[in-house]
Amino acid sequence: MGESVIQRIHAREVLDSRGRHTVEVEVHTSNSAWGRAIVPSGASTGRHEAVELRDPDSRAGVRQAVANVLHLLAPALLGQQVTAQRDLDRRMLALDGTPNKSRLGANAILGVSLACAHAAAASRGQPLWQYLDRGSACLPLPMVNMISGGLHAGGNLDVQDFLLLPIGARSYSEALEMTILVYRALGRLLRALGYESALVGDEGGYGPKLPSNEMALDCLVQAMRQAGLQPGRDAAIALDVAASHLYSSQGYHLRELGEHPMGSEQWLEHLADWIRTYPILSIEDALAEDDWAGWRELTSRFGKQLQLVGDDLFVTHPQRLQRGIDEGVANAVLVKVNQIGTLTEALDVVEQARQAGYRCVVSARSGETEDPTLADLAVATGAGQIKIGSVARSERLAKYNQLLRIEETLPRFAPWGTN
Ligand code: 2PG
Ligand code: MG
Repeated sequence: MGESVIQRIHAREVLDSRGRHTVEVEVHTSNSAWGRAIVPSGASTGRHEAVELRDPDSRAGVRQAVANVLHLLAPALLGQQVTAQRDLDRRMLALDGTPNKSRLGANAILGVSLACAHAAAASRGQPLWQYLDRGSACLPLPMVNMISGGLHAGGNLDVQDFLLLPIGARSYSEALEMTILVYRALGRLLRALGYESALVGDEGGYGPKLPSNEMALDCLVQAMRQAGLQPGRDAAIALDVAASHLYSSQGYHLRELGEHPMGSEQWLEHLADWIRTYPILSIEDALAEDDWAGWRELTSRFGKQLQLVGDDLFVTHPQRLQRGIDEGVANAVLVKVNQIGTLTEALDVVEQARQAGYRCVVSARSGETEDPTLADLAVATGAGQIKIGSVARSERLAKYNQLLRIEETLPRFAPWGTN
């Protein structure tokens, strides 16, 4: 099949899992192939993320972003080779001309970037993961949301995500089966304790009004046992503290401390208690996005024993990641395509992390859709880990189920600790 060129680009507003407008883009090629992508959207966004263009009226839609695709980005890409991803992304960056994609919108640019990749894969008759694979493709270990707090649920927990790491799994589908057992056991446990477990947060994790973060940790450990798994051997805990959202110039505000915020050091002591008490193996955004000194301290204390993931800290941005690498901050990066705004830049960050020995966790946003692209991306890059929410709500399952389909062709899997 000959190379194909971009013939038509269409965009529209659709809705995401929170009922908010987002951008959908379709790219059609000269050999009758086409691809489609929908852009996700965060709630606990980092200050340094690329700009998501929202209309300034009360509807807060993305009409301007859609118009930018139709009237500015599309004319610049028509007639170009659809497989020339790097060049297509470079053209869009040049057209935007700002360091944070604030003129055309990262949502507009990313929609086109991902839809081009889908169309290119289709024009070659390949699934997306295979088209993007450079030789390291493998199924990721899922890091799965079990209890939601922070900005993602109406409960009263400071920590945003309490997640399960099925570290004993030897295949992706085994990891998923283990996860489902724990999720169900946790639901039963919360009900037995008198909490309404049917209420779930934005990412499908339970959103109970538990009295403390420790209670959430206790419940998760107990649910592992009730599911027949040994905590620390078969399964472990990952946290996303999303600490930027607990932080003010006075320090870290935990609800249990009322009016008395903690400094970084005191907060690290508190975390150290949790690490001693619970089988925690990974912590994301333990500290705020600009608390570099705190992060250095955190990494020198726990970097050997724990995976320390930068999300709001790195915002999938090469310069911020490089600063982290240079200063010995964190040892893993969360990769969210819409934090940076093009597929090429996101793939480059994965490569940069890999070269520096940092682990990668490909991640969805709290506002998601039926678009399964992230599953293909996690496989294609061989990132090793994926974080897409809980095993409930169809916008989450779109990705888990896509991974099950891919596993039929590519069973290769990255068990915990191998990358
Ligand atoms: C995060 C993400 C996903 P949001 O903080 O890691 O859990 O949340 O998309 O709201 O930034
Ligand atoms: Mg996060």
